[in-house]
Amino acid sequence: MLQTVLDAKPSEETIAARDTTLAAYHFMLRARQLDDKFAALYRAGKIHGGVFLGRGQEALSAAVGVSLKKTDVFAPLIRDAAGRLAFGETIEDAVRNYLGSALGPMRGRDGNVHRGKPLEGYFPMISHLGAMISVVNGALFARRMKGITGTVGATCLGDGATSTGAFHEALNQAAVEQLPLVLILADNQYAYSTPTSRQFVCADLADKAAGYGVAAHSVDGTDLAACLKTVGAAVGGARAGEGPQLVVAKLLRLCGHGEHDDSNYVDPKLKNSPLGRDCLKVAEELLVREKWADAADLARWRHEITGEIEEAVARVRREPAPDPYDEKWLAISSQHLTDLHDDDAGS
Ligand SMILES: Cc1ncc(C[n+]2csc(CCOP(=O)(O)OP(=O)(O)O)c2C)c(N)n1
Ligand SMILES: [Mg+2]
Repeated sequence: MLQTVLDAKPSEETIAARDTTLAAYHFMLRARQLDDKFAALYRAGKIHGGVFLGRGQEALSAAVGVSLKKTDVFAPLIRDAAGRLAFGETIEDAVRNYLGSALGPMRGRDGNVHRGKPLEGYFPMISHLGAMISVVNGALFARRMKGITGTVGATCLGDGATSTGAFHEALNQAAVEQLPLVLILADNQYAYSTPTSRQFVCADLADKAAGYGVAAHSVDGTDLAACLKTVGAAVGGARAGEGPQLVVAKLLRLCGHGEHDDSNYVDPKLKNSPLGRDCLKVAEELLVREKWADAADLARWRHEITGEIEEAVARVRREPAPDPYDEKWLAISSQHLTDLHDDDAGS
C-alpha cells in the first residue's frame, strides 16, 4: 500500500499528511480497542471502581496527542485514551492502572483515568470539570520562570465544565498572562445526562473565547483530517507566542458517561445526525479513499492490536498489588511522582 502511494510521487506535504493521519488513526484504533477491553473487564467484575471511555472522541483526542511534542505538557481527561497513547503512554500502563498493579504509573493506588507521569509532562487527572487547566497554567508558568521557551501546554474540557468557576478563572488567567495554553473543548452534547440546552445559552461555545480575548477554532470532532488541521493550527499558534487557543469540537459521546451509565437519555435524533458519526469509521473511509490503506490493512491492524492488548492484560494480571508498607507517603503525592530526594520526602 505504501509503495502505491510512493509510486504516485506525492508532494512532501501529502506524505506528511498521510503519515500523521495514519499515526493518529493507529492511536484511535488502539484507544477504541483498549476501551472495549476495559468495558469487558468491568462487566466481568475484574475492575474495581468505574470505567470511563472515549468512544466517539478518539479523532479529537488523537489529534491533540500527535500535535504535541514530548517536551510539551499534557493533562488528558476521561475521554483521552487516544491522546494519552499518542503522547507516549503505553497500553501496559493504562491496563496496570485499571487493574491496580503496583508496577503501574500510580503504583496501584489510584484507578482508571487517574494516572500520569508528571516528570514526563503528563499529569494525572484531578477532576474532569476544569481542574486541570490551572495545573497546566502552573506548569507553563514554571517553565517561563526557568527560561524554558517553546513549550505548549494542552488540556481538555467538556461542555459541562464550561459552567464551572475553574474554567473561567483558569482561562482568564491564561489570557492575562498570555500563556501558551491550548484548551480542547469537546462539546459532546451532554454533561452526564444534562443536555447542552441546560448548560449554556450562547449559540456556540467558541463564542465564549472572545470574552476572554482568546483565539477560537471550531471543528467537526468526528472528522480526523479536520481535527488534525485545526488542533495543529492551535498548537502552532500557542507555540508561536499567540497566547491561549480554544478549540471547540462538536461531536456526540458514543457511550455512557461511564460504563455504568446506559445513556438512555441521549436523544435518538442526535445519534442519527452528523454529530453521531463514528469518527473511527470516518477516518477509515478517509484512509481507503486516499488509498493509504485497504480493507485488508484495516483488518490486520485490528487483529494485531487485539493481540497486543490481550498480551498486556495477561502480563499485568500476574503483577503484584500495592503494599502500603512500601510507600513513602507525602502530604499530596507519593514520592515516585516527584523529583524529591529521600531527605526532602519526610518533611
Ligand atoms: C466539582 C465536580 N462536580 C461533579 C463531578 C462529577 N462529574 C464528573 S464529569 C461530569 C460531567 C462532565 O460533563 P462534560 O464537562 O460535558 O464532559 P463529558 O463527560 O461530556 O466529557 C460530572 C457531573 C465532578 N467530578 N466534579
Ligand atoms: Mg459533555
